[in-house]
Amino acid sequence: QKHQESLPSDKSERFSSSGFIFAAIGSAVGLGNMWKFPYITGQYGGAAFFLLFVVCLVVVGLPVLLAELAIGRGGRGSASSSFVKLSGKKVWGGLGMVSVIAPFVILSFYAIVAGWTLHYAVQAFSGKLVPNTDFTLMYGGFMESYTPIIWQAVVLVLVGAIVVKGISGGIEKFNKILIPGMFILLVVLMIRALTLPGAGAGVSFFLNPDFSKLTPESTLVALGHAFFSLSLGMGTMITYGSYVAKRQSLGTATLAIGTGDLLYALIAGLIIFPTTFSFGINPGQGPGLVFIALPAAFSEMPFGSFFGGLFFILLAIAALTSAVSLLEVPVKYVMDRFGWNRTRSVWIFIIGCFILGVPASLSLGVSPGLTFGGMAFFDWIDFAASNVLLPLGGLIVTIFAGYFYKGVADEAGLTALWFRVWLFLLRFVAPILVVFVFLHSAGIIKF
Ligand code: VAL
Repeated sequence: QKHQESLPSDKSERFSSSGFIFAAIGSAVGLGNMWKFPYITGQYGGAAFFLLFVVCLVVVGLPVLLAELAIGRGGRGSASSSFVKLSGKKVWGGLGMVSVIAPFVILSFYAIVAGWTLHYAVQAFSGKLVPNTDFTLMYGGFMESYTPIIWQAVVLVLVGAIVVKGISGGIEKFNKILIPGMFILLVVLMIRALTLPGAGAGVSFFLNPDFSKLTPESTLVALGHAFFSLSLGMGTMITYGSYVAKRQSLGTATLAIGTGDLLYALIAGLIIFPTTFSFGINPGQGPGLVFIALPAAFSEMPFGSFFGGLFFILLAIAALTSAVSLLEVPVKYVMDRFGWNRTRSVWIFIIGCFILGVPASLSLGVSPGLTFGGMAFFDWIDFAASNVLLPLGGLIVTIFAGYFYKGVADEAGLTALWFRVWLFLLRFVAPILVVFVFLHSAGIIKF
């Protein structure tokens, strides 16, 4: 009974138990799974990289995920105030701010790429994916226009409109409909991809590991991606955890979220690699894989406009369910800290993300002047968030949960043996690996 009282008194600011699982899977499954994962897998050697990703997910990702959920539910506050409530020390609130700033920065470029997916969905459904088109040129032309800004604004308004409705009436409702919907779309597209002539080569590229391809660098990329993909180090799981009832098992939730994230990545790979291989397209071409190579493949396929459209809708849904979780972090923070109401908090951050996002978007085409030190402004904010703030936020979580959070055993609710394993991973394995990722991705160590 005492536990229940610690839930926010406003019933609309809580998750139901299934609602929480859907929302957390929605947060995890995003552009990371469908856009980034396929192209880094393509670049770092296919199946061996995929295997490495699975290992990183299990050994480091899941323990940190459980730690974030426990901190959120134990502290019942934002990604900053939960730390203070659990430790009684203000300094942790300051450290927690890393996890409040990161999602804001991520959202400002995430919404841009999410906007591209909507644009490509419209292009596909309106029959623009025709054979013999130069899709590199098409992508370039799109970047050189102001159209991406419009789509970015559309995405941000949609995200704001969902989050403004609160936890149970907004985020939960939206995810409960879209996550199963997304699964159906994925399966339809997977069947289409796997039945293409020559699909087998793509499947074996993705699922037959060649261990000679593994390098220290690919290991760190895999680990960094496990963080990004599970939405760790960006305060979202702490924030979502703060809306969860005490009777819910966080261990089970962690397994469900991890399995969901992996399953969606697996199916995305089983769509993208068979499709590209079937049309003789090289999957190792980087970020353009989804926006250049795949449209080219869809254009050659019977009913390609339809399947291409479905694919981009799928991407847009994945992006939206993640974007709402990113926005909720700073929103919850100002609601907690300054007592702002939800409406005001939501729209202020939406405007903020737009202001930061516009130059980022323009830096990719219209305004080449927005390039500093050889890197576009877009890449700078991606770099700052993904390679600096995120590993730092993750490190703070592992150190806090591993060494400073006294009641962590109660909150995690694991059996004695699993608790020991978890604590070991959290205290020693995760922080050391995260430090390596940080040093590597910040360019401080090189292999
Ligand atoms: N986890 C999501 C993704 O993989 C976001 C929130 C970074 O795209």
